Amino acid sequence: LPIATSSVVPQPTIIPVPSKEFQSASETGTRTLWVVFVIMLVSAIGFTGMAWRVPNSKRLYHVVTTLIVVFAALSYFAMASGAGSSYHHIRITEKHKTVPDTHLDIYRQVFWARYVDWSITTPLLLLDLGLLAGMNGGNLFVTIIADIIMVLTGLFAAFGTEGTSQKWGWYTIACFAYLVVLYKLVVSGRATARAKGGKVANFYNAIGGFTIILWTIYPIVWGVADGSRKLGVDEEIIAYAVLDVLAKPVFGLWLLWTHASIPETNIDLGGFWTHGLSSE
Ligand code: RET
Repeated sequence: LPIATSSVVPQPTIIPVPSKEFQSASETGTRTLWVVFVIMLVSAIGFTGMAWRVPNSKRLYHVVTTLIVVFAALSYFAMASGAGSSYHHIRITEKHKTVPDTHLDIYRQVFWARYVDWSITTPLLLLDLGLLAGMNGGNLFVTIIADIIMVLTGLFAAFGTEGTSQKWGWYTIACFAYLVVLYKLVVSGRATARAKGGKVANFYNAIGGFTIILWTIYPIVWGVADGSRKLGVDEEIIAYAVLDVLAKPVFGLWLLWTHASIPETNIDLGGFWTHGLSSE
């Protein structure tokens, strides 16, 4: 008897195949990162040049502001060259009544280098603002520590496991820390800036207001990008790129230019900046 070779009855697949999805930067995202790297590098060179035109006693803001864009350039180099990120695994489980649960495994590129950058540059930005406002050491210290807590807990949120309290729990804690920063800038900073006179107060209110508006957009971008993944990786890169350029080079240029034209913004660190501490 001829044996039918096609006697193998095809079996219906009843076990759902887990699906995977990679979300990472495309050509557009990578190019954006390189462009911002160049902007930060050019700003660092430009701010250094501006520092050389003034005596050391007037260079405090220049040094702080230059370091801000130097750190940003380093972080953007790390991200653009393909390092400075890792893939965060997010498992989305769909429950079914009759068939086994299905999973969607998302691997999203998360740039941790941003948080390294922010943990150094946002304290430096606050140092610029605090010095300008003439904030006292105690307030400045608390502002900067709250800011560091904000960035580090933001990093934990970014790598928090989906479906647990980790992600949005850390995010909420970060937002509280940010509220401390806002409070210090708006209440303590404005009060001491007012005491320094009209010119300093007006300038502090303008550049401080600019800062608060910009900084508040970061947690919003985080929420729609890292948080709920409504924004893709490229869109996230572009959103942060625009914010970073405004918050660092544009902020810096505005500060240094205005500092040059308003002598009341000069900072006297009691001779420490120019001569160091003297012994008794
Ligand atoms: C995170 C997420 C958690 C909640 C909050 C955040 C705030 C981030 C801010 C970042 C500012 C960055 C700047 C960079 C300079 O270029 C960490 C996004 C509140 C305010 C100014």
